[in-house]
Amino acid sequence: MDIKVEDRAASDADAAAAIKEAILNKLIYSVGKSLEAASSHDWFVATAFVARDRIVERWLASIDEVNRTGRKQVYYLSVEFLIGRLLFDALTNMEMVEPTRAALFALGVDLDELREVEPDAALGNGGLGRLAACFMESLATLSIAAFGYGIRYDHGLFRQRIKDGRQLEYPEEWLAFGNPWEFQRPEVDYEIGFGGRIEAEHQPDGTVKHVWLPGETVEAVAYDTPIAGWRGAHINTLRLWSARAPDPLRLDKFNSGDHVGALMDQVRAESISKVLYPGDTTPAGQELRLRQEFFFASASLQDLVLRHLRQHGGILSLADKVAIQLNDTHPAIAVAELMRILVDLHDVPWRDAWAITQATFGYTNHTLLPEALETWPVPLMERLLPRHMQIIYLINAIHLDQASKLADSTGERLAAISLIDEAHGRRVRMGHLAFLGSHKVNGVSRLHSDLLKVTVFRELDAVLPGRITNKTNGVTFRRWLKEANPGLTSLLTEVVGDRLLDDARLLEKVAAVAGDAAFQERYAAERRANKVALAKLVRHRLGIKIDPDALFDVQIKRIHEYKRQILNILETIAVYDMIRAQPMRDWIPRVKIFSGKAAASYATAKLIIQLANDVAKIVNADPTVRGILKVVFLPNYNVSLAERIIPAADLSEQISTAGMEASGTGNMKLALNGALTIGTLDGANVEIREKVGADNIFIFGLTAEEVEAHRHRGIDGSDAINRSAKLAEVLEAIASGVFSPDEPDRYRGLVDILIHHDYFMVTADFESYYEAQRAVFRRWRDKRSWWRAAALNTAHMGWFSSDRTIAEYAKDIWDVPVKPPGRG
Ligand code: CRA
Repeated sequence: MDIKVEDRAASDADAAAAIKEAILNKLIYSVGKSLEAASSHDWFVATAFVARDRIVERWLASIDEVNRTGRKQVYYLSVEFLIGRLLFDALTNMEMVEPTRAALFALGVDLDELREVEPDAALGNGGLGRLAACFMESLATLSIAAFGYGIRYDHGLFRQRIKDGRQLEYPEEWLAFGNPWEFQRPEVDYEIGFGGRIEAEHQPDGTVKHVWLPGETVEAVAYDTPIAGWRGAHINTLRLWSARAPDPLRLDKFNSGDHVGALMDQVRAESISKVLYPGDTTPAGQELRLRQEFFFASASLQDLVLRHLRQHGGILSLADKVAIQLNDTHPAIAVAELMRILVDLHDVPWRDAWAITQATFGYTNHTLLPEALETWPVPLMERLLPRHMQIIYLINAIHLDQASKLADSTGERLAAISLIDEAHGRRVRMGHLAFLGSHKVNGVSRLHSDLLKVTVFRELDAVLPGRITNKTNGVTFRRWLKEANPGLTSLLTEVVGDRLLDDARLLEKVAAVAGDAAFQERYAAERRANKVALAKLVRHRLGIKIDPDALFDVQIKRIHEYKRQILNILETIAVYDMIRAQPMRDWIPRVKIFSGKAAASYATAKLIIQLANDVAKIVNADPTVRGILKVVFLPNYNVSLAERIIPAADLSEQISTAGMEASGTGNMKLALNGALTIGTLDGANVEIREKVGADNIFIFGLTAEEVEAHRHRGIDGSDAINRSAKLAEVLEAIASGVFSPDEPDRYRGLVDILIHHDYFMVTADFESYYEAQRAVFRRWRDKRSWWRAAALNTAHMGWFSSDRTIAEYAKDIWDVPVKPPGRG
């Protein structure tokens, strides 16, 4: 042992001893438990407090530095932050994992068991919310001064259970045992107004001042969670707002015996931060959603304006010191709210206020799906936010006036770019508002950004050219490589050095050894260990035994028709039929793994879940295919489950109808961890193919352009079905109840959609998908070739680090400097 190693061992031992002391202290004095009485949860909280203390020290230093230098701040406004568990994020980024493990071991506690005790903070639906969480981590890693602003939902995304193959939704309770990471800030609270009226005051100088007198106010109270960057370089704040009524109860009502009525105001106010994505199929649900959006947008703006005024004195320098990113249209009302703050509260002339607003905001669009592009009925807006509606009308009048002066202006174009959609009963187009109020509008993959210019924002782009730009999504490698796949990460670190997580581009060095037999063996061994662990989890949760040497073919994401889980199921059945016809052939053992939630009100998606489960039931019980084919639906997909599945996946299903998946980020996580992708040329798949090489990815199906053309010709699936005997047989089996003997007609409607109304091109893409799957099989048989491709995927995925994405936002949209991480 040389001296250096000895020194390090000694300092590791010191670190562990110090952490052990600290944990004991927290257990006793903060949790209030003795060693003997402590539950796993108590140990978790004590450990979290120790990590949090370390973070807080640097947090205060970070805040102090930002205040002292007065540098520009970035504010990321998002109704979703899908952060998952935080313990390993905190320990990893503070470089405390190993000493903490040793400290707990000495106390007879297993760190990996504690990891499982922490509930997932599921304050998001899927990709958009998880992206916000990855961005928060990368913002801190790059030492950008930033706040995340969102809503502290009492209940995050529902818990999914599968009963008799069907999805059931239960409330999620992440706060039931408290949250050790957050700090309540009762002193940071703002009044949020709704409804009421506007008074116009005529000023001596002839101008008119508008004063909004809300009919109802709700209070927004801040809860802060520190977010540590890699190596603790910089710590930022995630500030989530919780809603309260100004008065805890109506004492008069209570004393008169109306005990429930006395609490009504409180209940009404608190419903704003009660649940993530309340059902919006009813008018009441829609109103609540709009209340949520305004609530958090207004609180965040009030907070950041106050901070700006304290630091910099005047409001006119706002755009020099503040960049606000609107994560989709959900916070878009902030454009009108900032105008109100500037014009009504700070007497900034309209034109200057508009210039400041545009210079301050950036807007990220995450979808082309028309149903996800928010619009609000004008009457609802007028009732709930009367002053904002006036402001929106004025923004629109000026905008339309300017556009009408352009040479090629037409009435049709003006109708298309108007903030008010007159065609569907007068609605405010929030995407348009965000577009107008921002200096940059970005899509989330190259294809998506290009499509924005020819679809939803075609007319706006023609009138305001150059505003649309692209920022292809990314994922944080600290969580999605190191924390999820520590074994593979150590192997990669041996190859590229220990700056791997400081600079993901270093992964390129892995390409040089991808063909090396010894390296491949170790790479495959790490992945096999992950597959054994996943097999154990499947056994434990579902009682299904799967073979870790089988090909793990994985589709994990929200269940949606455009994501086409159904295409995957059809191929499964086709292969199932073939095996049954020729059971003795040399089949490749394969496990189809599905996981994902369907929106509670999305009946077709729920039916797809049921179909996957019904198919699983029949296939898994069939002795003919034993050892060859298994189908698994893992319930309650969330961040933590993703962390278990992704490192164990061999094949990554990214099979959306081309032109419909804005980017995808699961595709990045899976390829990074060495799964080969089978996918369409959709979203970021296009760029993944460019990076990993066309030989190391399985691309199939119609392109976005071809889908467009095909839809033009009609969406009847009959032709495609007539051309494919396999497909016809599979559809017939499903429709006739082979997989639903208890209710033979269960899937007839679903099959009818595919035959007559195949908007998502399932039938059109079936054969080519089927062939791509056969190419996967051929590659799998040649293990050297497979592992080389897998290693090359890992090697070339460095570009998809969210550090790269955030550095691009910083340079092109926010105009703030970045400081790459690294020691010293
Ligand atoms: N559903 C897109 O569909 C994309 C993420 C993050 C989505 C994904 O393809 O990767 O955003 N869009 O950019 C969305 O939520 C409202 O739109 C998603 O998560």
